[in-house]
Amino acid sequence: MSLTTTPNSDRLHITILGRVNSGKSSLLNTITGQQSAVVSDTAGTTTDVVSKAMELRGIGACLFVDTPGFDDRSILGKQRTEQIHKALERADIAILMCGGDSLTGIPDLSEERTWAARLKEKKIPTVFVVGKTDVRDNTALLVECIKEEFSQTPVCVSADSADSVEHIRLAILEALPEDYRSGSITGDMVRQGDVVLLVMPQDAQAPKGRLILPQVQTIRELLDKKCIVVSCTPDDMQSALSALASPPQLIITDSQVFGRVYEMKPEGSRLTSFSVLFAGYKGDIRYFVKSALAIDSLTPQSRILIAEACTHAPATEDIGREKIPRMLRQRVGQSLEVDIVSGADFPQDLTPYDLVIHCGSCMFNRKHVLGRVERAVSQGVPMTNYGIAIAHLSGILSKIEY
Ligand SMILES: Nc1nc2c(ncn2[C@@H]2O[C@H](COP(=O)(O)OP(=O)(O)O)[C@@H](O)[C@H]2O)c(=O)[nH]1
Ligand SMILES: [Mg+2]
Repeated sequence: MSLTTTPNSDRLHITILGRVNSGKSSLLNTITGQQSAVVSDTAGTTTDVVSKAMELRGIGACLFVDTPGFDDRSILGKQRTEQIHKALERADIAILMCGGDSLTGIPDLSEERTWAARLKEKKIPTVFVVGKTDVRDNTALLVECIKEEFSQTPVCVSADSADSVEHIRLAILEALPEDYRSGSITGDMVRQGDVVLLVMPQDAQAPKGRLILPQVQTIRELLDKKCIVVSCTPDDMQSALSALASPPQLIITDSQVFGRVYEMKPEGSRLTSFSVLFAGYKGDIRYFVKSALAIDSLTPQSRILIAEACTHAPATEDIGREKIPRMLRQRVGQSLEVDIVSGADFPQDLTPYDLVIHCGSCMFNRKHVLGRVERAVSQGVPMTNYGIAIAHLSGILSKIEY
């Protein structure tokens, strides 16, 4: 990924579902104007989830995700369903291709019914689509059946028509959730003209030659909001403050040096951390803060789950694998049990755990993180994230702006 492109985690995820040969991959290719997905009339051509990033006018950065047919018998049933469910965990919008490839006669919507119900249950706005209208004899009937069955008017498309893309675009715009795009990292914490000091350690864990994504995104947003952004490392914080005519309105730092920065903070400046900002941007900050208090009631017999989004090779002083477990054990006792999972391995059943601590999720989209939070909430398991947990363990949670 280059720094000039929108990261996938910030794109609207649009997932295409339907039976084998319903035209899913062709639709993806038509929309993106590229041969991104292999199209063929051999059932089960799409056995893996293929995704394609693009910009859609009026919508912005999107990621289209193609899936294997939900009736695909060429992949093991369980594996297929799992792949589709995984794709849905991050879906902001679904495109449901209806009617399969029976182009004549009375349409069968049995499988579509099942998946439409699942999408509804997952609260994923769904655009119903009828494909292959150039060769289909039963288009009108299929449209009527879909209206009857799902109370929605489907979009009719064919792979060779440029109009199809425009119709799909309008339908996606209409299906967009109310709050889409209201997302902001710094929210109402800053106003135009505010001076914001970023105190960013560039230690052994920092990638060589660049800043990490949350820092880059925060800087960009502050510049867009016409703030004056000043940055320094913790060692130079005093000098940076002296170079300013008045204290900055806001200081943003890394949770790892939060205590140190708090000590140096001028009275008039508010203080927050990148991970706290991203907890709000990517997750449910209120649940995270509330859940961090569960740390206070941990016992030496408690069990913790640490979940990281990345599957990167652990660094020498890894926050999730080493620092947090060490801080917790120092407080609670050495026998505290800590399980670590990464990537897509997030357990369905969280009830064996007294607390879940998730990473900052810079590689996940908001939808994905909120899905995990919802699972924790519904199972009554507290869930927080690295930044909030460290803030609480260092006794500074109450001093942070969020
Ligand atoms: N005539 C026509 N054929 C289509 C259309 N969309 C897909 N097809 C054909 O239907 C077959 C299956 O398409 P594909 O996109 O691979 O379906 P998928 O299995 O749902 O991904 C291929 O032979 C495509 O060329 C369309 O709009 N019109
Ligand atoms: Mg396909």
